[in-house]
Amino acid sequence: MNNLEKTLVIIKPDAIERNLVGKIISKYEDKNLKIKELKILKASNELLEKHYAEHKGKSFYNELLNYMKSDLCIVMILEGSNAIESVRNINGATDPLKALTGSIRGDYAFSKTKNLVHASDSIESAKREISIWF
Ligand code: FUP
Repeated sequence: MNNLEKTLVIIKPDAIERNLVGKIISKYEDKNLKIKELKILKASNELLEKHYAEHKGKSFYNELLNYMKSDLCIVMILEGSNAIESVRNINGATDPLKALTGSIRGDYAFSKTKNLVHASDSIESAKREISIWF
């Protein structure tokens, strides 16, 4: 149970626009995840191209990058026991229709692109994404 991990979380522009930042951060803190770093920024195209490299060429790629650079994002490193899986569970499935009630996307998201949050999906992704953003 004591698998101490770090993960990268992005609170996306729609969450800031909808005043959901406090609620979102509370969910992570409630599960004993600690904020190790936090910043607010408007992401550059270059940064987003690196972050979303695996999605380049997909049908939603341009829409996703345009949306992510349209306004401020909050980027955080969270640390805790099994942080990667724990945060992915708190966020819920990418598709808001499939995200369980109680998860951030299950409760608040209604779009696959504007889906409020991002979190690393593996230890390797977390290392890669942390080095991109911090
Ligand atoms: P997730 O890991 O849950 O954030 O989701 P993915 O890595 O599968 O997708 C990355 C981002 O691409 C999502 F946050 C939103 C976007 N996306 C779309 O816009 N449309 C899709 O059909 C799938 C993903």
